[in-house]
Amino acid sequence: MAEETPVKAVQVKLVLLGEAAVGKSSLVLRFCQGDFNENTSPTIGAAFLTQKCRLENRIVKFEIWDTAGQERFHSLAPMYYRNAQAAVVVYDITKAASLEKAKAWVKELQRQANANIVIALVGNKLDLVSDSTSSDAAPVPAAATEESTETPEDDDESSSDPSTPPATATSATAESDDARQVPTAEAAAYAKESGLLFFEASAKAGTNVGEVFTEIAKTIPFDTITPKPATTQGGNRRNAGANENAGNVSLGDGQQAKKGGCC
Ligand SMILES: Nc1nc2c(ncn2[C@@H]2O[C@H](COP(=O)(O)OP(=O)(O)OP(=O)(O)O)[C@@H](O)[C@H]2O)c(=O)[nH]1
Ligand SMILES: [Mg+2]
Repeated sequence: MAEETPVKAVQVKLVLLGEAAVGKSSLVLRFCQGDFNENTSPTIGAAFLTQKCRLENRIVKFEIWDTAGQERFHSLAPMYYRNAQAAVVVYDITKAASLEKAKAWVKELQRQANANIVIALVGNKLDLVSDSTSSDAAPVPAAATEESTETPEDDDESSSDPSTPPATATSATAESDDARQVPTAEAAAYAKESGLLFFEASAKAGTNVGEVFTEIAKTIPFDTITPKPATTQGGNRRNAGANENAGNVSLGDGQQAKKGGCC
């Protein structure tokens, strides 16, 4: 087997934003640790995690700021999205108001964050609707990305977590389509007109979680980012802002022990 060619690790600061309880921390937990917890605590301040994502020609090391969605923490957000190269703005597909909040975050990012920030709009809790097939396999790349209908085959062993059952397998709890308050087409159209990547996902089932980060990694304009030596792996820092652990995301160093993300 050929040795892997040394590739440069590029650090990417990524921030998660969105209304409280839409599943930001759960998406991060799924991505970083391949895990899901039904009983999370609301994030206080923000939590910090890292996870690597391997692309064909480089390794992207995401430095992830998982912010608190509660309104009282809103004023802290600029601290976390400042200088971010990527943002994941999350809403809950079973809660229409959360899309409105997501739109407000997008607007704020477009006004105040990096001009070339890559923003992904993610509708979470896909497992709660029975029509989850609409985006089970298909990230709906509304993005500013060009050809975009490619299926992420190369990275797929990571793209869905090992524990990922088919979306339909997650007992949609007989809630059927009634649980869905945000039609896929509506969110996709908004994402397209705003130049965002767009996915529906489920942190619980693992659906499309890896894809979100992989697609972001592919979309970042790396020419504008200073490469870091590949040896900077060591520990994951855990210098979260107001509260380092926030109780809902383990920042322990087993982040790559479980294959939750791209790598
Ligand atoms: N069914 C389902 N529940 C989910 C999913 N993602 C998160 N949840 C649940 O939603 C609740 C809130 O999840 P969190 O990840 O804490 O939400 P958050 O956006 O981080 O919330 P804040 O930290 O308060 O901003 C928890 O009970 C999770 O178990 C999902 O994909 N499907
Ligand atoms: Mg949280």
